[in-house]
Amino acid sequence: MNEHDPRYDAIIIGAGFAGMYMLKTLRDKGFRAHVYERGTDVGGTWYWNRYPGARCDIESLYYCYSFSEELQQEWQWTERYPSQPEILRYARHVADRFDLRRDISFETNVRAAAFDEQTGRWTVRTDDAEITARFLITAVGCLSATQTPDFPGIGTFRGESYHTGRWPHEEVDFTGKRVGVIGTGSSAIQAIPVIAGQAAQVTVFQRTAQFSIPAQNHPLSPDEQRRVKSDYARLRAEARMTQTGILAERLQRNATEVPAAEFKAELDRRWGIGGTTFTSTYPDTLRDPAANELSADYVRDKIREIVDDPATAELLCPHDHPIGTKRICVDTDYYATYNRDNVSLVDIRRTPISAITPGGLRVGGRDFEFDVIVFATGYDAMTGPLNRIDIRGAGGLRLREKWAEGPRTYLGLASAGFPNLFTITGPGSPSVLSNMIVSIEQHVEWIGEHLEHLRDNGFTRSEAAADAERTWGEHVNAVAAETLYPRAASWYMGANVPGKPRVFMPYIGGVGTYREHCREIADGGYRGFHLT
Ligand code: N01
Repeated sequence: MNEHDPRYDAIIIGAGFAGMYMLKTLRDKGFRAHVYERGTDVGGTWYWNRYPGARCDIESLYYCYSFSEELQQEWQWTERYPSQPEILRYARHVADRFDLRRDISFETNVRAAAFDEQTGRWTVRTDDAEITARFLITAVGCLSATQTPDFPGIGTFRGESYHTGRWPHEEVDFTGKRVGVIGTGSSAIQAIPVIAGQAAQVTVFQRTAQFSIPAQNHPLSPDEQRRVKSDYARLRAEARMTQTGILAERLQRNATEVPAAEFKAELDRRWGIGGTTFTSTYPDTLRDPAANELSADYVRDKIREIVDDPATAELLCPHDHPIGTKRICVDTDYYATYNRDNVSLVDIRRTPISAITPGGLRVGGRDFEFDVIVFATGYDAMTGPLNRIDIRGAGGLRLREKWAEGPRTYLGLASAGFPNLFTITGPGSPSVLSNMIVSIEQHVEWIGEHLEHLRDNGFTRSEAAADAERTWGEHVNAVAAETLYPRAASWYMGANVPGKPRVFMPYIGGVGTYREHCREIADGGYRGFHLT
């Protein structure tokens, strides 16, 4: 079918939280927008990540939209941290409540998109159609391109195998099974305790030990819910102006200036509260190696306290990156799970997995037999979801070629040479360093206003200027260099994907600062964009 369809002002790729809100925003502003989504339903990350124990590590009362007062008041969350099924129910509720599905094509993969200089429109190619629109907006997420290592023999395994990010919709029953888990990032750390509760035997293959903080999850009391909801507007406004979009008690004094006993008492308190804000306690933790080491030591001591076997405890203690510079994990009973008789840990740092075999996998000369292998091996983060689509801008320039040495964007929203393309939570924006919902809402609202500005002023084309993009890229790198983040071989740096350029991809200047910057640019007539 070749459907050159002139009806759409905008095509949106992805029906997760970003795509759904983008659709609603454009519709409300009188634009004709359509969403293409490869899943069978809305939800994005929370549609795909159905692995046991999947849960968000942002509190439920803040991991939800703030754009509708009615919506945020009516939806009742049940736990401090929402489980995947609950978030997916919420996403479906939003789709129903705002009648979004009528403008979403499900089970539709966007393969390619090309900008046509003559018509000034994008042609988007799905599996079986071509559609055109003035604007193309990507809402593809930052962690949606799964990464499965290219182990020799992959595909020969006779048992069941699953990637956490492509988990089946049917329940996977581990009862009586021998399970191998590859990876010890956030996904594995959530899944391992739940799988261990069911399976006959779990063997975890660890390349890099990770710091994890207890979630201290609990049911939300009606009182707690009422308290937040009665003050929602203020709390949300405050969160939008923070570093991460997450409200946290941040101390003024540096960790290195606090007496040891006081430091320990404070971290004991934070450990008791739980969650990702643990590393936000002191302002120098993510900037000063000495301060960082204090928090890292604290967590290593906790691991040694929790894990009975000293050799296993030592193996679980991270030593190769500053705490917080790989995404901090949040868990329920992760370290304690290694005290179970049916769980063992294999260090694959020095001797990596050499092959997947029909019966399991091989490390060095040792064969392991499994019924199930779980690949908790992460994602080609941030650029992967965009580069996997063949996006061609003005003059046929390919986005993945332009980004061969690392992503180049203006504000993480646009890229020179790609007119009328906008990337929600793209590389160069705070995105993964923040509460994604806060960043999504800000980007969607900015793009919506921008398109309105173009329409109201008779412009049909918006393109980031190369010099503005360069200056922004330099700024993104400069603020990252002031922190300890670039010291870790993390997915923020592209280090988990062989051959990927080592560039710190998100913007670490803070969501509040970034929001103000985007606001000023818009108020100044969209400085750094060529509008014609
Ligand atoms: O992926 P990861 P993830 N051989 O990249 C290992 C978000 N998230 O899906 O560290 C052996 O963190 C790899 O080892 P190493 C969150 O932002 C949030 O767990 O590269 N091992 C690592 O241990 C998170 O950060 C939530 O040395 C290999 C693991 O696989 C992001 O998603 C929950 C390997 C991958 O860990 C990604 O998390 C889940 C190889 N060849 C996810 N290749 C919450 O909200 C990779 N590994 C709680």
